[in-house]
Amino acid sequence: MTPDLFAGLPVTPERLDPAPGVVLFKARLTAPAAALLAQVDEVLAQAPPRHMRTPGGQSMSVAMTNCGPLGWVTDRQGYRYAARDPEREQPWPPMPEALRQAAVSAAAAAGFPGFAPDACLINRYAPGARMGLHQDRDEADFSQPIVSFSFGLPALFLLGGLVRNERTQKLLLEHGDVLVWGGPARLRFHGVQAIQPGCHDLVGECRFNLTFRRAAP
Ligand code: MD3
Ligand code: FE
Repeated sequence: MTPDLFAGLPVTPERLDPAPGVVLFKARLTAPAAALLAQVDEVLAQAPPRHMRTPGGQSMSVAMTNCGPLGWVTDRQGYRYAARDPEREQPWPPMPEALRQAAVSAAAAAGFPGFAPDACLINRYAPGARMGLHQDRDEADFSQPIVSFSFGLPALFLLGGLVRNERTQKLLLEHGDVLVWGGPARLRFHGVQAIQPGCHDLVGECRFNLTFRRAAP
């Protein structure tokens, strides 16, 4: 019989630091994924994901919704955080406590104690959906990090620099991965390449990305 070389070894969660201020915890959430996704489903049932329009008038390929006191929205007027879902003319659903706690603890593990998210943007990618290179700069306080959870189909994430033209590095984001970015990385350009067709055992034919943010000062 082949001895199990990993038997009895502590499971050290894999941590990568692809750039200063960027920490990737591989597969951190694979074990609790089903429970966390059940909380996501409750949000989606209340505030269905929708293809928002950019200020330029294009409909986004990623379907979005939010939970928490504030939600990120875009329309012909521009990008902003809003306390009410413009589609339903109601507040966003509350941020599920299990999700919020997982985000706060990931931020602390990455070196950002005291993270107090007030917005969680939920992105749903069908195959072919993508997100062009952009900065996240609609938040009031760039000293606060952003925490992202990936579930379902994998994505090639593009990490750029502080100016748009800088070359990008590719990072594979897979089911259960947690990415934290802040400090010197907070305003780096980033994007997501078109999702390839496929079916994830738990999530199905899509990718979810949740980003926890501090939007208000
Ligand atoms: C590292 N979402 O919603 S999250 C967004 O996968 C957004 O849905 C992407 O960009 C997604 O605004 C990426 C991970 C991420 C985002 C921004 C970063 C990592 C980052 C900025 C700098 C460094
Ligand atoms: Fe972004």
